Amino acid sequence: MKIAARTQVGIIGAGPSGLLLARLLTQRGIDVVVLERRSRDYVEGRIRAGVLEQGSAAVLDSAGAAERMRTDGVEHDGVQIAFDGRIERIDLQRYARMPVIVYGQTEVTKDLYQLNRLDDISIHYEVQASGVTGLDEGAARIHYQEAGRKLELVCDFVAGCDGYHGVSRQSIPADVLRTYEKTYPFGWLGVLSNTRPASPELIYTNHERGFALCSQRSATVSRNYIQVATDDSVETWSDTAFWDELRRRVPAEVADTLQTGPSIEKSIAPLRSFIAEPLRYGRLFLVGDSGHIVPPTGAKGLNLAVSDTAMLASALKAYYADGDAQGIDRYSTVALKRVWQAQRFSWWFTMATHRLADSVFDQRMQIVDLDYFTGTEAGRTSIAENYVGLPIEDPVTGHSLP
Ligand code: FAS
Ligand code: PHB
Repeated sequence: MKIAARTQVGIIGAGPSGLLLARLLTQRGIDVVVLERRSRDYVEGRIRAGVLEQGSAAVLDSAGAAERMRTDGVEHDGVQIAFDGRIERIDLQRYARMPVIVYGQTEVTKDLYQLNRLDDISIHYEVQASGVTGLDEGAARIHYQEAGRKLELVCDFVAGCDGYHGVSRQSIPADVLRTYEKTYPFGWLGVLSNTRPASPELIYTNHERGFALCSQRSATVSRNYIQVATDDSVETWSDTAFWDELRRRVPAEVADTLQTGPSIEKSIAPLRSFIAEPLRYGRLFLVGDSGHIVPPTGAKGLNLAVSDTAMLASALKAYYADGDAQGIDRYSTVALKRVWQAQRFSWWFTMATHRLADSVFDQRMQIVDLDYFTGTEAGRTSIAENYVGLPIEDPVTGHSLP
């Protein structure tokens, strides 16, 4: 399919936010073109998030992209936190009146692509955007190369769904853009394996050797993580070394029944907190990871990409359908409010569960912190409400989305 010279909304990136936004805008009669620098196989091959908030699931329902998620996804009514020789369970239904859904980001991306193909949406893989101009002029221009030719896509608006390393955030003038960042002195070594999950529910572990997380993709596919040093490399971790270390960190009753097996994917992800402000400059909107990064401890990254997308889709619908610019004018403020709340929870949960610098006081305070948050009604409610996801505000109406 030839890339049009002009469209209403040019979307850079075909990850979850780009594909979902393309679908939601098309459903609302808005013309889009999506440019993705990688191949579709590459995008779908990335192993990332595993937990969907109810709000995200509802947005996917509204996009007509939830059929497989509703059948293959698994509702979890609780999440477990192991520390100080015990396991504490947070009852999500009791303290937040809803579950989370375990369903991999890879599957979400596949479902969205299939839908967009059915909609005959103009998605172009292996087309890299090199920059964005005209953000404060009559029309925006996405500059890209195709078959060695320098071309440009003229659009009313640009959605920067191009992730942390994309070009869209760089298009905001340096004297306008403000960034806030914290890099953590550790990363996560993740292993995907065709093994029975270590536990029916996710277990986050604070251990003196380091953090561990036992997660899953299905009844026969596990996703487990251990905290590693920032300069660690996958090559130094054989499968056996990984499983042995995971066993040392998880509670004994989990270690004793842990099914091990060959890794089918193994990777190390750095942990950072990052937020860019504003998320809108003229004709450009930053969506998902292009505007913010959270440490995966809170399982918020993918879910924030979904909530940004839902907010922007509502705002652009009001603009095109009713000439109402209130939504696009409030998008940044409303989206950032939810992003900062998710950032706070992700930062807190990371600092409470990971092996920090060798300060005996800090390590003791972690246990006291976890003891309070898992041992009191107020603490359990706080964890549960944040883990299942805070409400998604519509920037047009102020009511909850979807
Ligand atoms: P994405 O980064 O997914 O997609 C951006 C897309 O833009 C990419 O496909 C990229 O190729 C494309 N692009 C970039 N520059 C471009 C250009 N110039 N032109 C065209 N296309 C361009 N979140 C969780 O909730 N739980 C987790 O466990 C978790 N683990 C993660 C592990 C890793 C290693 C990473 C990197 C992230 C993880 N995340 C996790 C967060 C992750 O799921 C993101 O939040 C999610 O992918 C965000 O989606 P997008 O905003 O669409 O960005
Ligand atoms: C995952 O299953 O990949 C996963 C789950 C919860 C997290 C992070 C990652 O907090």
